[in-house]
Amino acid sequence: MAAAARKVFDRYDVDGDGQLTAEEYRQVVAELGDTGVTAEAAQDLIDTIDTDGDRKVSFEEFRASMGL
Ligand SMILES: [Ca+2]
Ligand SMILES: [Ca+2]
Repeated sequence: MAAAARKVFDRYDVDGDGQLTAEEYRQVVAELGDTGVTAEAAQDLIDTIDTDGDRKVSFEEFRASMGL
């Protein structure tokens, strides 16, 4: 399960720095065909998953959000 989470995380971590940003999230969903996500909506989603308040999502935060 952790490996599957890693795969999804890496897909969204476009620059590979180990942190998901709102901009990266928008970039990936746009590639998947959804261009209607605003910067605000993307940041809101990131903030929901972010637990240490840096407004980015680490792999640990991501994994925790999936209940893993
Ligand atoms: Ca990144
Ligand atoms: Ca964070």
